[in-house]
Amino acid sequence: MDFNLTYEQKMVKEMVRKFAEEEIVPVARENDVKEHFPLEIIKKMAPLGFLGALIPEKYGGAGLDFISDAIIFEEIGRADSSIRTTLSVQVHLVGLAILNWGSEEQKEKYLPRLCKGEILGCFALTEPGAGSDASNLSMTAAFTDKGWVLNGTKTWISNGGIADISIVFAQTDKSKKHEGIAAFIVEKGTHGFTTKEIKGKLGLRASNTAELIFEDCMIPKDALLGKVGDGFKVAMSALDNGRYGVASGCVGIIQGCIDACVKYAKERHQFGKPIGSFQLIQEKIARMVVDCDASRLLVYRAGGLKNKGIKNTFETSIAKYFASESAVRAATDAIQIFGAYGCSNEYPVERYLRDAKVATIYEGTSEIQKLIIGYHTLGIKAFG
Ligand code: COS
Repeated sequence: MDFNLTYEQKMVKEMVRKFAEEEIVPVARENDVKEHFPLEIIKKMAPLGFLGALIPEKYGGAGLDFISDAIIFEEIGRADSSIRTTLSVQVHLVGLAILNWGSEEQKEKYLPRLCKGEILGCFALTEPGAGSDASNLSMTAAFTDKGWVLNGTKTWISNGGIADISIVFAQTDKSKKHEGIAAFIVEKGTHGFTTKEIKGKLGLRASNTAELIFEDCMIPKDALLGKVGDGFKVAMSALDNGRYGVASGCVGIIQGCIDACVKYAKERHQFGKPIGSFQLIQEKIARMVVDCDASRLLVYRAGGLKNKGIKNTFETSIAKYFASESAVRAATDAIQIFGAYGCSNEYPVERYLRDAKVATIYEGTSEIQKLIIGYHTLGIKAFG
């Protein structure tokens, strides 16, 4: 077990930090206030390899390992979780799902364009009536001579309103439950497919979130990703990677809280001394440091397994649960340290709290992560 980053990983960290400080941090506050999705920043990330971090070079990606990937997502998460979310969906939920489940034609058609940022993707699993109970889909896919016909609604879909391709999950035979689910790649502009943006979110306000509506939407036969019946496994295996991205981003939030608090606690004077000299302030910062280290190590443990191709649902759920809850705690304490200033968007800590809270909910709530951990520990399913 080696806890040191390689020379290449240190270089990745330095490069992403520089990009984030120069391109993302200066506009994060304004994008949050205006709920502006900064496509221009996403496009700038493509030549640096961020949009295809884990995709093999053969398909136009950077071919990086999962620890380097965690470093990228930590650094982007430290700067702006909205952008980290967009990137996570592109790389972890869409790119890797196509890499792992797609036909050679689908990989060649979509992966290079996803890596170059020519197209953006979204992952449409959640429905108004199917969130945690993800296999209970109402959306249907009917097979006809001409192709598949999709009917139903997806909601809370990150990138949904701006995506050029959507990975959509639908039920082909309700009697088969999760074994009837299939995944499809649906292209923007397909007749019968419309989107409606969701505004007014608590956090991740600069990310794009939408409802996807399918009304007799006809797609070709070769839009199927994997086989009929593979859909639920496509979704769950993609979420193993998506949750890893969320956990990495939350490490970034905690690190951001530490960096902001250390600076502020040295500058801010009360009772004739810097507030950093008070034990109650040091206690909060010490807890953030421990939570940050623990979260990062949990992420790296899951990443180490992913690098070896070993199943890691349990370890990824632990990392996602611990890092997201720790990020909420760190941001709450950071606001307390900043006092009234912490309640203002002059500093990033209130945005960190709003964004961290979302991370305890999307891609599987903390409760679902605990039930996955419980199942792996006890061998007894609390769900289904
Ligand atoms: N990778 C690959 N396959 C997986 C898997 C994974 N991580 N997890 C489960 N599967 C497979 C199982 O092996 C099983 O396959 P078989 O039918 O061949 O045995 C199948 O999927 C069903 O598994 P299970 O019975 O455990 O599924 P449940 O319906 O009980 O659901 C939970 C399990 C609750 C864990 C799942 O529905 C879940 O993660 N819900 C949260 C969804 C979520 O995160 N939504 C957020 C929005 S998406 S951004």
